[in-house]
Amino acid sequence: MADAAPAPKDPATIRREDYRPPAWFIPEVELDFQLDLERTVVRSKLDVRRSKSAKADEPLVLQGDDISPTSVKVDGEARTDWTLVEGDLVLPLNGASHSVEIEVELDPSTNTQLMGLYASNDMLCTQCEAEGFRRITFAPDRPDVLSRYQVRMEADKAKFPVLLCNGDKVAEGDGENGRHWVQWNDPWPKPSYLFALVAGDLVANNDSFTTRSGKPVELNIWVRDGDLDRTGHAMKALKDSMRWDEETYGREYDLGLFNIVAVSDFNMGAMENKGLNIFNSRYILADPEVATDADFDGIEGVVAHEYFHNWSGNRVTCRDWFQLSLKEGFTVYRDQSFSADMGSAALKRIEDVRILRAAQFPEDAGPLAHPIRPESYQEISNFYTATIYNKGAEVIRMMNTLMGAESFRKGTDLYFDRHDGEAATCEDFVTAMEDGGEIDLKQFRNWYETPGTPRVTANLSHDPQTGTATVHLSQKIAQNGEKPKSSELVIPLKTALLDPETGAHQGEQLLLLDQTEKSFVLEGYRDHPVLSINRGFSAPIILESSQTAEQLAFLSAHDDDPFARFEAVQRLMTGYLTAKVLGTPVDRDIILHAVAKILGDKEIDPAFLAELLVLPSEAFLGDQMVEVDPQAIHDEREKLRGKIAVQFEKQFRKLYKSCWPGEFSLDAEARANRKLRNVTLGYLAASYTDDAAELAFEQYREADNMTAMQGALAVLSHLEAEERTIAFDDFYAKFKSNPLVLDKWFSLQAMSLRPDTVKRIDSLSRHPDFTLSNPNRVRALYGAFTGNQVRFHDLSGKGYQMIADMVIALDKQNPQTAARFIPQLGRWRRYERERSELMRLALEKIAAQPELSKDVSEQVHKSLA
Ligand code: B3K
Ligand code: ZN
Repeated sequence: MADAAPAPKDPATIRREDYRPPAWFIPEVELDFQLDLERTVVRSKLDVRRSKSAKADEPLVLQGDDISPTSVKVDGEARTDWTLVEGDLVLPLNGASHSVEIEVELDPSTNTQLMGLYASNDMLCTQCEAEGFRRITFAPDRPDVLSRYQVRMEADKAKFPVLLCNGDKVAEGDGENGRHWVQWNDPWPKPSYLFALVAGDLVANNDSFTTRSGKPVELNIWVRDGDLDRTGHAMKALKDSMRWDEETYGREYDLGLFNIVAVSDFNMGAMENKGLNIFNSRYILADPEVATDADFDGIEGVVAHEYFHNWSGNRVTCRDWFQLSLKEGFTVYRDQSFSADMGSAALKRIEDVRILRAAQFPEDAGPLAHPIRPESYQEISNFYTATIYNKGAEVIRMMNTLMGAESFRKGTDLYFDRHDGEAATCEDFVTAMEDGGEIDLKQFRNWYETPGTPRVTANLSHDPQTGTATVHLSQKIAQNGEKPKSSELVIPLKTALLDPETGAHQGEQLLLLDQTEKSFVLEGYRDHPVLSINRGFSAPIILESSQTAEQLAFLSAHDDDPFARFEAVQRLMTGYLTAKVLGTPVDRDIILHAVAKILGDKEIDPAFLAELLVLPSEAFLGDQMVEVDPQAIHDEREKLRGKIAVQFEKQFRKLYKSCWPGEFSLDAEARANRKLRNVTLGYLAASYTDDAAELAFEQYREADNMTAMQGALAVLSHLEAEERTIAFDDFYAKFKSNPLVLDKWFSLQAMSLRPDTVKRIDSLSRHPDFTLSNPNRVRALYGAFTGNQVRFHDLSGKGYQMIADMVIALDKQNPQTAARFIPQLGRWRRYERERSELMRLALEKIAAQPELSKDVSEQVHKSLA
């Protein structure tokens, strides 16, 4: 029989293998913006050059999305022989180089997608990554076309006194009719996705930084009047990041000006546009009264992340969007290392792993799993995922572990030098690391193309005769519910064998699991040691070891690696809780003893103690089960929490009193006390004591900072007590004019464990302060709700319906944000039968809508496939 013809390619799917270099380059771009909220005129002048490898009659194709030209000229002559093909402008051109001028008119006030040029309150701003520039004007909107930009902005001076763009301001002046203009020049060639402008009535926190080679840089954080005194933390983070990147990676800033602008309506966290970072205001504005300690950390991390992109992303950019992890994985790794250096490395690692497990592991186990360098996509916005970002960062971290810090730095130096000013690939990065760091990463490359989280089995055997201990390791990967297959990734596992009496060890070893199965024989162990493996979470894997509860309890008391100690407690509790859910007999006393030991350990600092006392989340517990029953998980977890709370009530009460943080400070000790105070308050509330509401209410009333207030409200939110109503009403009255705090008011209610939460969400969605137009508000209410396992998965199915209806409505205005909610429903196959069916029906309801966006359609159809 003849071979079947290959299946026709789905035209909606873009494939990595189809990459072709651009046919035209645009070395110079001139843009002229006549700006206004409802009518903006954009005139562009592109200096287009045919690539030597392109055909002589290859037309010029400039991407466009939802725009049409009001005029097209080539070399000064008007042209009408252009066509629009699926939004793109196709212009027949002969010859090697031309000057192409195009005029487009936009109405930013109607741009609800928040991609391209849009209005937020009364200001104008842009978001171009990944494909937003094509909503502003026609251009080769792909990251491997780099151009130098000269931009003239003109607007009404009273409405838009501040006009910002990339690069340096080179001229400014007043025009007629109350208008003014500014001319910007960015000397660094950049792809269109890094273009940005802002026009508005803004004020700046102005500061400066001198680079290590002595160049002065003006720094500005632009905000709305009234927010200026909330920008200090972001400014400090910016200066710390600039210094850190010089010291740690040898990277200096390369312009005389660095502007940051805070915007209230933003689809994600922030954007690294060259010299003009645009931020979601929640990652800029903070003072103790309105921001929690976690918010302060978030600001530090995101400011650093965007700043670090100036090298890992801007100076060296991506050849195509399949290479997204080249800049994102590397930059997340850089911001994680920065935050670890600024605070506690141990706590930061625990947090990084928590995020990875909460967001990335489920993605890797579900229908939307993809490798860190995907092979295909329909809508690139859907690929700004925890896999690209966080697993990508883990892959870079593993390179560091394998190479050692010195070689790693030699590798990154070579990478930056070799590819400066270029659009590079993940392969270029790995090759530079190999060449610079003198290491063979041939097999390590498998991480770039393998989806799924590897499962590593680790067992320890001991021979008392020879005093040898053998670590037996094997690896396999399960993808989307399939049976696990063996794999051959290079998995670096930091390991120590602990003395069973004292917990001491002879030093940490790096075991490299680079085959499907491998054993390591270690000498010098008279007694059977206790295995401590994947210390520091050296590899992003799921560990399947046959350790007993006794051994885990031992590690939870003795392991000297903070992450491993934290992990031992988590595994101990997870083992107990999953067994209880399945109805398997299991010993609870061992857990209570472990908690007693932890509470009695005088060496543990309060912040780490707080981490150790937090039970594994309901979502994480569900991820460990073949079939998830959120109610059963919730019930068992609450029972254990209650038991721990009752058993140790006295200690919790004492701790609660002793960790009064005193006057507000952001130093580590005060923060640790605040954290432990909130954790102990949670336990006191779970101990069925009568005064839980009173205690929480008192904390709320006395609080001089948002961490304490939010901690108190989080406890009250679950209770049926009048204190709850009073506190929430008071909080609303106090903060109703601050959108970021109002978001917390919505979130705290959406996370309530009370049975009436679904109803409450429904009424909050009609609250005058709720709007689908603001992504922060949408995430505050619905994002928090989908994280509320027991209530989102309410057996009535109402939670699913509510999300489906919201997605359908939001898709019409903001597809990117709407699509972010699909993965929560997309995990339907993992749930018990009844819920699974209801989740699937909710997805089908979305799928049946006419005119779904590409964003939502891709996610829904992949989830149902
Ligand atoms: N690079 C941007 C993300 C853009 C997302 C577009 N959908 C922010 C960041 O990762 O730094
Ligand atoms: Zn980034």
